[in-house]
This record gives sequence, structure tokens and C-alpha cells, in this order.
Amino acid sequence: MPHQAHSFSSMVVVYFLATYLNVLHAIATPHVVGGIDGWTLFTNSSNWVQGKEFHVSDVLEFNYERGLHNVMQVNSTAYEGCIKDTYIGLFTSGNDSLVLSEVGQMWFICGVSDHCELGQKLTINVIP
Ligand SMILES: [Cu+2]
Repeated sequence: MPHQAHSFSSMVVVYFLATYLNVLHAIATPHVVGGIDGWTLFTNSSNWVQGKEFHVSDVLEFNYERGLHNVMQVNSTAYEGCIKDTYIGLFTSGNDSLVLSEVGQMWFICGVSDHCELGQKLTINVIP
């Protein structure tokens, strides 16, 4: 009997540990694009991306003054050429949070004026 009691409590510990680890794992990491400067003309996105890991279910947050910029999710061609009429998604709130839902490369540009041409663009690689 003492042996059975012991294995039961072990199972309870394992169960709660597993639940706890699952909860920890499920907490998404928020990534604020450009840090405190936000999503601006002066965002050096290649510097900002360096050393960061983007995982599925993380959140990408674009902060900017509404109306001055926007966020267009685009494909690689539109990213390279700053093409603004073939976007996948358009976000304009000034505080746009996007959940990274799948693995792969993602491309974003600012669709306002010539901001993309001036370098306001971002590409990230989402990993599992
Ligand atoms: Cu802009």
C-alpha cells in the first residue's frame, strides 16, 4: 500500500509539472517592432531583427502614429519592389498586434508615401 500511495503522488506531481510547463510554453513572446522607437521611417529593421527568434504564436507589435504610417503584409516580390496594391493584409490602427500563426518568412512594408522606398520594411522568419 505505501508503494501505491507513493506512485500516485508522483503521478500528481508529474501531472502538475506538465501542466505548468504547457502554460509556460503557451505564453507568447511579444516583439515590439523597432523597440521604443516603434515602426517609423528610422526603423532599422535588419538591426532590430538580428539576434531575435520569432516563434509560432509569438506576437509582432507595430506601434506608430496613426495616419503617419501603416503596416502592409506583402509577399517577397512586393517587399523587394515596394509594390503597395497587392498586399495580403493592411493594418492602420497605430497599435497593430499580429499573432504569428505559421512557420515561414513574412514580409511587411509601410504603404504610406515613399516610406517603403526609404527603407521602412521588415522581414522575419517564423520558426516552430
Ligand atoms: Cu511609414
